[in-house]
Amino acid sequence: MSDTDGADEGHEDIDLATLDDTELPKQMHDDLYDGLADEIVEGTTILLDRGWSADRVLNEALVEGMRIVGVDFRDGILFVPEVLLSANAMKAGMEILRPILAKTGAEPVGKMVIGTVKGDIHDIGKNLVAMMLEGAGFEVVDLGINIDIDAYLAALEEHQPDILGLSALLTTTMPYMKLVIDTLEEKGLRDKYLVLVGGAPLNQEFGDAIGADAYCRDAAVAVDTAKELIAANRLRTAEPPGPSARA
Ligand code: B1M
Repeated sequence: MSDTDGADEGHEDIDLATLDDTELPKQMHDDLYDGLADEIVEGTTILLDRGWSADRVLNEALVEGMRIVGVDFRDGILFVPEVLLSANAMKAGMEILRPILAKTGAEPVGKMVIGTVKGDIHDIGKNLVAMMLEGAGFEVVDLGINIDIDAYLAALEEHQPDILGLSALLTTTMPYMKLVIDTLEEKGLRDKYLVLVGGAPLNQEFGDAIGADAYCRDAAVAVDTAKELIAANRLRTAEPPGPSARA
């Protein structure tokens, strides 16, 4: 087989359905590593059929598998083409989970515009955040990747969300988040929107330093934070005027 013969090279045929609940997620980590999208779809479906929650499949089978990919990418064992295959396999699994995570008939609890900042094409984490927010009842406008300031501003103007979500996975693109926030400030728009930031290289200190309303470590934290901040905002705007005005 040539080097380009695809991700199936070296993969023995394993009947995923015969693996138990401990072995199957481990096999899925391997399949994710090898970029085997069909196997990831199959494994995801089997786990759901066994009664696993979508959250559990996501975290224990997919996100953990991608973490392992990330370690070997960092250490120069995996390279971009291989990691792209892993990313595609991850997305194939996420597509199965999307309708389950996004199932909600309720009125939107809030609206978020989200995008990965300019210069950055990583979108798996951002997609996950968008999915989980939809699942929690938010309306989400996903701008995609490599989003520049003008595109963020246009989307804010068009969609009038409660929240702007910024994602960055590279240390080189993190500073762009500050540019976006500074531009909102300069244009007198900063107080109109809550700004949440996230991405693997960020931390609380960075979120504070660039003037974000919150740094979110993961998608679950993003959901909780979005709910809390919107509730606090609504309470603030619903509060009666101060004592002098009431007298
Ligand atoms: Co890239 N990459 N990559 N990559 N890649 C990282 C980020 C890296 C850490 C790998 C490594 O060295 N270990 C490293 C960055 C190092 C650094 O900056 N210090 C890196 C590099 C160097 C690069 C390139 C420069 C490689 C090259 O070309 N030589 C290049 C850059 C391209 C570019 O963006 N301009 C590149 C390319 C790629 C691929 C295209 C191959 C692929 C992306 C495919 C895709 O996204 N469609 C890729 C991948 C897959 C990764 C890793 C392996 C996995 C990222 C991922 O999807 N994680 C990553 C290693 C790692 O992070 N461990 C790596 C799973 C995802 C669920 O987690 O994205 O962290 P995460 O999202 C979480 C939280 O961070 C948070 O919630 C999410 C869900 O819980 N969160 C938010 C994220 N965004 C949020 C927004 C919010 C809130 C929370 O808003 C409210």
